[in-house]
Amino acid sequence: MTDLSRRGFIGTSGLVIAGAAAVSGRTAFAAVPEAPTMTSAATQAPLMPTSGPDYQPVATLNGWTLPWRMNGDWKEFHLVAEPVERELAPGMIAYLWGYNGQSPGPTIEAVEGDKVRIYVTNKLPENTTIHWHGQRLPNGMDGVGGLNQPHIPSGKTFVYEFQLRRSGTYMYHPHSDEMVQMAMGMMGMFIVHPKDPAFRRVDRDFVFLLNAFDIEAGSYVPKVNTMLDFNLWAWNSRVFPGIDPFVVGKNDKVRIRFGNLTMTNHPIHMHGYEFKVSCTDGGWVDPAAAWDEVSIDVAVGQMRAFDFVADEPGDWAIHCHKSHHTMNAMGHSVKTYIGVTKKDLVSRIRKAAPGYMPMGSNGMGDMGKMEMELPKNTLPMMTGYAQFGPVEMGGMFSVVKVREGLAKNDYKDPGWFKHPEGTVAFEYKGQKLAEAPRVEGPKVNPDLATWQVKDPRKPRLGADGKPLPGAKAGGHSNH
Ligand SMILES: [Cu+2]
Repeated sequence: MTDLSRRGFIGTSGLVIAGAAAVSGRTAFAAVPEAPTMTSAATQAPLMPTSGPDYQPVATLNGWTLPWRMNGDWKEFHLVAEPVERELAPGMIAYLWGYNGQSPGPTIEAVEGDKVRIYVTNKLPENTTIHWHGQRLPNGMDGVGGLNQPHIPSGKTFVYEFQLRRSGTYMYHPHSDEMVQMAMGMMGMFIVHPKDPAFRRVDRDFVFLLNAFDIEAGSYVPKVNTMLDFNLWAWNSRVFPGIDPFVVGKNDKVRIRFGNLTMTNHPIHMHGYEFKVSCTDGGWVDPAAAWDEVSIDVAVGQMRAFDFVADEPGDWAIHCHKSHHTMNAMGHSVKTYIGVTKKDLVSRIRKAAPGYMPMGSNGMGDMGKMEMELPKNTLPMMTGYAQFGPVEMGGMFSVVKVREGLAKNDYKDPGWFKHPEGTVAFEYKGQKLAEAPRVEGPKVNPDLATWQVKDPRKPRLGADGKPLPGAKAGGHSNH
């Protein structure tokens, strides 16, 4: 079983810079900027600004920010659309399509007012384009294949040029064979920082995309025609326990931004705090208009960012509140057996299916610690261990780890929270429950006891078995 705290979270070793010639086939280095490639699925250290206005860079959950180069007054980026192998969590690899070695693609970060030039090289076996979701730009840069531009054929590179007119939280994704390419994992975040370094500034700024896959146990490629019945609910193409924690210092101002490119809505719930929605697809929310929430629903194609001050130390759960979205693939088809005694049944079933395990007579929580052998390349339905035992989660679940004394920009996993003495729920060890006093409930009103009419065509009967006064066939017609 995977121990959340044992994995290395913040790495910087996965970055590979491929020479422009290797990517584009052109010999002139100056023609096309380098297309860096990421080989790791671990959260990478934020990319600090080296020129232009200062800003607090975002930390992309299990992802990275795309390095750029300046060319005159243009900020140049290079995205390569290509097949990738992505580890969804230890024990499961998916064959996806993505950008620059990973799905989702790297986060693009720039500053309000920047002129950006983005090269897009298509190494997929079919056409693609990129749509810059939420951006104000010339119509011909909007990326809808056929409508705004020709599709980018396999093997070709196209260039997008526009000026970033608004700061905020945006996304990018294909607008060419869109259903297939998004089901395969093609998407990324696009963060535009305010020109004024002090505007809505926070100490820690996390971003991720919500995405979903339908991958049968033992297989590697998502089913691209699935409409709603996905079995892997992911943040940045990772599922719990593969999702890194959100590490923040006590009293930090924290922002968490997410975009939804699945086919259903997700009520994202964070424990321990109330927060204010600070930014949507449309821009910044006026602080005077924001109200406190502990869950915020993000509909399909939307983005939400919320802010809070991390003044409560601890390991606080953060997850989608649709409980099926905190489950992994194995077990979605398990039948409900609560209250069913399967003792006699088991030996009979085992004659036909040796190794059959009865599950679920007392709920399914035991599955969280079951060490049964899984088919190759899949994940248990409920999994993950923390300091008190199995977490019994999967899918869209992670932990906000708030700690005292963290250095600025230290995102390393601090391990499990050390609770001050006397602040953890504890077992009651006093008088036995059987001896504990039970309070009698209120006496049942005999009239109410007979309220249930079994056959609406017959008159209601009193406690004495005789029809109630005035009661007629048809039940409550006299009320
Ligand atoms: Cu959800």
